[in-house]
Amino acid sequence: MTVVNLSLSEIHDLALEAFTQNGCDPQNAGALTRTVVAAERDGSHSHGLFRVPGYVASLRSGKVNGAADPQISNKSPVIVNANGDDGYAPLAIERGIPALAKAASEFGIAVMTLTHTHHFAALWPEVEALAEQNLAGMACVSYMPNVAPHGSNKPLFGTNPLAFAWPRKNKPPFVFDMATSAMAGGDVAIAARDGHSVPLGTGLDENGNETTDPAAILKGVLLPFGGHKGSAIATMVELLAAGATGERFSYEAQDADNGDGGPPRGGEFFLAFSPSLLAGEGWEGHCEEFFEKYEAIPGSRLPGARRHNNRNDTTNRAIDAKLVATIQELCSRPD
Ligand code: NDP
Ligand code: PYC
Repeated sequence: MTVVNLSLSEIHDLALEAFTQNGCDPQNAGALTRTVVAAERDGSHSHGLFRVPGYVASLRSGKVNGAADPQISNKSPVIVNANGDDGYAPLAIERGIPALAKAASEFGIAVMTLTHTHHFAALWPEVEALAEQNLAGMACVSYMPNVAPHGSNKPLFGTNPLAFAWPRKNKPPFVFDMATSAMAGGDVAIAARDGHSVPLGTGLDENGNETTDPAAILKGVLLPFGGHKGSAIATMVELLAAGATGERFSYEAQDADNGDGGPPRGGEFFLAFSPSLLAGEGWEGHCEEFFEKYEAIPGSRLPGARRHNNRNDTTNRAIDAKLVATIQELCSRPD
C-alpha cells in the first residue's frame, strides 16, 4: 500500500473541506471533522478518514441532513432525548452529553436516547466525554444486518458496538469500545482492500463456509465474537439501541435505507452514572488499587491504553494514498 504522511492539521483540513463542500453547515462539518481527526490521532483507522467517502455519499444522496439542528429534551429528570434531525450523530451527541451528564451527576444515574441520527463512527468519544465529567458511561448502537446469530449463517445483527468508560483521577479513563462481531466491518473491509487474510471464525462466505478471505466474508456474513455469548450481547445492543430508543432495529434500518453506502438512520443508547454518588467516598482510591493490580500482571494491558498512548504521538499519520486521492476528489462537488 502506498501511503502519504499527513499531519493532524492536514487531516482536519481535508475532512472539513470534504464535509463542507458536500452540504454540511459549519456546525455539522465541525463535529464530524472532530470525530475523524480524533480517530486518526488515536489510531482508530477504520473509523477516521476511511469513513469520509461513506459520509459524503449520504450527504450527496440527500439521506443525511448536513444542516441538522439536533434538539435536546428531557422525557423525565433522568431520561434525556437527543433528536438528531436526521443528521450525523456527532453534533447531536455533543449537544446531548452535557444534559445527560448534568442529570447523572445530580440524580446518580441517567439515560439518553439518541434518535433520528446516522452513526458511522467509533463510540469511545462519547463515553470518554462522560468520564471527563467524573461519570461512568456506556453507549451502544446498532447498524444494518451483517452478523449472524450464533449457530446460523443468516444476518440479523449489525456489528453493534458497545463502549464503556470509567473515570480515573489524573489518568486517562478505563475505556473499552468493541464491535460485538468477531471483527468490525470496517476492519474486514480494510483487510480486503489491502489483500490481508483474517482469522478463521471472523465470518462465513456466501455458501455458509468458514473462510479467512475478507472479500468472501463481505459477500457472506460476519460472526459474533465469542460464540453464543457475543450473540447474546449483540441482541442486547439491538434491544437497547432500537427497542429502548424507539428507533430502528438493524433489519428495519436496512429496509428503510437507500443503499448509498453511508450509515442508515438508527438509535444509540447511553447510560451514565456517578461512582461517587453510588459508591461514596474513597471510590477512586479503591478502584485505583484494582487498576494497579491489573497493570502489574505481565502481558496485560488496559483496553484504551493503545489509543491513549497514540495521543502523545504528534508526528504525521501514514494514510492510504488512494484514500487521500479519493477524498480530495470528493472535495469538488459534482455539478
Ligand atoms: P478492537 O477489537 O480493536 O478493540 C476492542 C477493545 O479492546 C478496545 O477498547 C481495545 O483497546 C481493546 N483491546 C484490543 N486489544 C487489546 C489487548 N491486547 N489487551 C487489552 N485490550 C485490548 O475493536 P473493534 O474492532 O471491535 O471495534 C473498532 C471500532 O469500530 C470501535 O471503535 C467501534 O465503536 C467501531 N464500530 C462502530 C460501529 C458503528 O456502527 N458506529 C460498528 C462497529 C464498530 P485499544 O483501542 O486501546 O486497542
Ligand atoms: O466497522 O462495522 C463497522 C461499522 C459499521 C458502521 C460503522 N462502522
